[in-house]
Amino acid sequence: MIQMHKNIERMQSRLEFLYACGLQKDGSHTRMAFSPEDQKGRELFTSWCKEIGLKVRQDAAGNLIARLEGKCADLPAIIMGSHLDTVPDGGKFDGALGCVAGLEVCQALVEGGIQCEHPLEVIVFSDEEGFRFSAGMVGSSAFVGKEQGLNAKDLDFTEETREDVYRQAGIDFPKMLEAKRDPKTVHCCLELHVEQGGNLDQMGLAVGIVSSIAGVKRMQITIAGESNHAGSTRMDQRHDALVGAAKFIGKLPERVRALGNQYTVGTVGSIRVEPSAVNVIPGKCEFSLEIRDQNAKLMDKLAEALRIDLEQICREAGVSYCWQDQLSHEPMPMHESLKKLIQVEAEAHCIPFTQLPSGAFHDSLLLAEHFPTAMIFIASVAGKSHCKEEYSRPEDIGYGYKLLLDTVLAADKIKAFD
Ligand code: HGY
Ligand code: MN
Ligand code: MN
Repeated sequence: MIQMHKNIERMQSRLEFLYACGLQKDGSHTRMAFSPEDQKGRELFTSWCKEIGLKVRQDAAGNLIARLEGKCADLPAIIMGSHLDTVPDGGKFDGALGCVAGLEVCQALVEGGIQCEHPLEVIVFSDEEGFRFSAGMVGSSAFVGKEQGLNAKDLDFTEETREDVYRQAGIDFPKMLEAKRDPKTVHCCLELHVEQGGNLDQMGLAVGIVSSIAGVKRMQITIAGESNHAGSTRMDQRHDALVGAAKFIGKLPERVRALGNQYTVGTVGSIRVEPSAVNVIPGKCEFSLEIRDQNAKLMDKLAEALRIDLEQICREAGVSYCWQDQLSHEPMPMHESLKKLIQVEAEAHCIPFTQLPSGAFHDSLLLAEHFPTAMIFIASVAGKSHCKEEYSRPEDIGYGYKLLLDTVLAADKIKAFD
């Protein structure tokens, strides 16, 4: 039988090695999409795949696809996917857990002399986080053939263009959609991921079965005022772009609470001021705005209400604004019979669980539009994620991995998902 402690230790050690790939000069750890650190993590992961005998290729969108053949090569693949890119100093588990657990499933089967009927694929989707160029799930979008309206000339904060950065990563920007996967070649998709919220930890549960994944809308807001002297410009003569932004941002939490529900969130995560000098009134302010919810109509309503707020605030502050939509994905329920399969396996192996929605988005949000897709969560201690305090217990990693393995073996016995 496949012992667990060896698998847990190997997954933990791989998570540590991947984390070390992201070490920055200031001691933080980041594998920003398409950065040298991301590339280092991908090369390391590829070497592990090859050691086990998986064939590895990179598709036109930079997704790494590691394949373990099954008894019947022409059967559609069971895909276990996630991402290796991280947010700045984002912890050890977000994305990487799903990748190392998928690899562990393959390695455990190879070591146990067990060959599935279906081929298994572990996929590392490129640029899931989307903080470098502001549109996330780049690899999984192309994998499902979804045009995201990306622009070759988009600039990242180092003023490099998207097409140049992609070219250095071996991706020919105009040909990315060639990565589109034929649904006939996919049996199902399973993603193991940390919850990134505190529900499981508060309930004392190791595992969650994801019911649905929140939708997300991302906008870039630019407010234009007038730079002027901070000392000689009277308060009633100012057109201060930062004051306009601050009034809007200050109102955001109350508006989201008023118009939303427990799952509705709104965040301004990044902001830039020009000329950003202590003695100059800010003439320009750019910030990101992101809203998420489990209900698409509510998201649309909230976005419209926030735009009206911004319009009014800018009028009163004597400044103007530009509202640029950047990313919009609808919420997505997970596949019913695949969820049921995970549930049956959890019950059969006495792994206590609950069903819960995901506030974070994942590559599975897009995969679920085209393939039978489901997600397994493990607890994030204190609900911390997207920060270096992100942590999941070894025993919970074990439960999540075990449930992933058992679900793969159960899915292998199913002819097709409806
Ligand atoms: O932002 C997210 O929800 C995900 O972690 N990329
Ligand atoms: Mn993630
Ligand atoms: Mn993330």
